[in-house]
Amino acid sequence: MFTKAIVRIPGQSMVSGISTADLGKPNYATALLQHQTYVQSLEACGLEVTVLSPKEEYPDSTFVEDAALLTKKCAIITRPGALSRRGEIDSIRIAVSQFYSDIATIQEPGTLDAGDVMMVGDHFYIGLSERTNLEGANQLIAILKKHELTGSTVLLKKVLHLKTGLAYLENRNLVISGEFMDCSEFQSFNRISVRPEESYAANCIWINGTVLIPLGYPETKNKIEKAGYPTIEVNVSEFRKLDGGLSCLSLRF
Ligand code: CIR
Repeated sequence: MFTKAIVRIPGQSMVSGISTADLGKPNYATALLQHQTYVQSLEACGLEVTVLSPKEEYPDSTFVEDAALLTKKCAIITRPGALSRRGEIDSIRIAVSQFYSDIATIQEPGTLDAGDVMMVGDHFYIGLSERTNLEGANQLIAILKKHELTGSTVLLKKVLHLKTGLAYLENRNLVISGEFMDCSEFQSFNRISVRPEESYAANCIWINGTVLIPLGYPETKNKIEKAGYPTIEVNVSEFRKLDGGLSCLSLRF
């Protein structure tokens, strides 16, 4: 169960955030409203949400998930793969230190975005991506090991982050899409497959039994509900324009 979350309100500079989506620039006013609704949805799932103020100097800093990995035993501050995002960790470290005393940090030359890390019980799958290198993944595995947790790597081919295309819903239920469908690592899960037309919906989040899913993906929503989960649809269209989704917008712990 999760009890808390950390989010950051986007700054106006978000319109210059990194993007490959080709969906145009986000509308800032709409993004602010969507972010408020997102926070309300986290609260509706029982989380106490710490809301950090915008950081204009970091256009992508609303995607707090990438800057830290919060486990039940320790916190790990990452070293984001994108240069423009590297400085995001300073304020995340301050926020995280209110809740964790055991905080490790990924060191140069390692890079790691925690959007590339998927927790499955005591095991952590780590995507090797444009943002996360082998050195960063190995450092994370060594940190996890000290806490009797394990990690293993998955090579990404197309998507930005591991959790762009996968979401673990507990009880061995895994939402899976695209390049991950054929991965041997994920064959043994109860798979809820997402068709390419709805691939954005693969980035959904389990929170205490409920699944938050982006608005507008009815087939995936039905499949998740058939698997036994109530869902809450959240419109994150403005964050999608920056390659971001539901998981990226919070740290849940
Ligand atoms: C970036 O490219 O870093 C941001 N525009 C989007 C980050 C999305 N984060 C995530 O998937 N965990």
